[in-house]
Amino acid sequence: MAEQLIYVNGKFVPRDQACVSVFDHGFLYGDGVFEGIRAYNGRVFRLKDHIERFYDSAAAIGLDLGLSREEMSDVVTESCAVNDLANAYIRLVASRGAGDLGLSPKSCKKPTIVCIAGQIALYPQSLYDNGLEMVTASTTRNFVNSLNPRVKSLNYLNNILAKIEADRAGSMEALMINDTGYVVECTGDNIFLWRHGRLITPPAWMGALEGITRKTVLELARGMGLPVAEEPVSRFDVYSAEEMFLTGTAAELIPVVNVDARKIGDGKPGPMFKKLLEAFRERTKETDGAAIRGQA
Ligand code: PXG
Repeated sequence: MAEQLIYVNGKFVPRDQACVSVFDHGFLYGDGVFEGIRAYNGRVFRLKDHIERFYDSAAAIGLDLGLSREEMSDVVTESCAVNDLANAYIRLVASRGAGDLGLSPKSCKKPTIVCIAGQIALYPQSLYDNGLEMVTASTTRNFVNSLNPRVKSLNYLNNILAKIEADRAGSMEALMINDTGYVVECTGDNIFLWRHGRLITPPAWMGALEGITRKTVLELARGMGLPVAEEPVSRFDVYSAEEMFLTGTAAELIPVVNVDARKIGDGKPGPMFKKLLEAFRERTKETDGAAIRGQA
């Protein structure tokens, strides 16, 4: 296989030469934003939505990305093209750039832009067949007025601390609660419940990332005529739900069958999950995604 090429500040360089400065504020302070994107069958899935969220995150932290949205979209599709990838996992990263020691971003003259396109590490099929068991983390999700979870920032320590709790409990994910005690999302996935005939997900304003997979599932469910609500979710709602599943770019949709030692529904992946996963997989085959040169 040819060596992987990584986009770093305007150039594609071989993987072992893809470096950023130790003075980069992304490294020193986690000062930056990122996106996790997927390509299916030669097209980048919902690239426009990812680019929009990337620019919204950058705007929220006062970071000028220095490229137009079109140029940034080309960075993503070309990263797949130069690596001959039709199916890929893509990490687009922008940091404040190299500067002096000291928090002020004023010393950073230009942002660092990196794009890595590689293979996707798929989750084991057994998770989709049997569902996952998870726990509630004691670590509270970032307060919206401190660092809004809608910003997909390079500072993921809040999520990582909860992920450590999940690991210790032997689960792949942890449920996260906001400062008012409501369930908002997981460490790297959004959550959905099927409860009393409605599909429910916590609203982003309560402290959740507006996931692209979440948005897709909401659209698909509305298209099927299912009653859908973005409303506050408590652990009571979780424990008493008939079905639960998580959504994320890497996972797509994954069923949850047990939370904090309470069985969800009958403890097996349910029919709503199966129906929506199938609809989601069909959606990824549609040809409205951004075409990758030589792959679409
Ligand atoms: N919540 C959080 C906190 C996330 O980080 C999601 C929800 C789901 O959003 P999308 O847009 O993917 O449906 C995310 C996404 C990784 C990784 O490497 C994490 C995410 C995406 C891709 C890769 O752990 N998080």
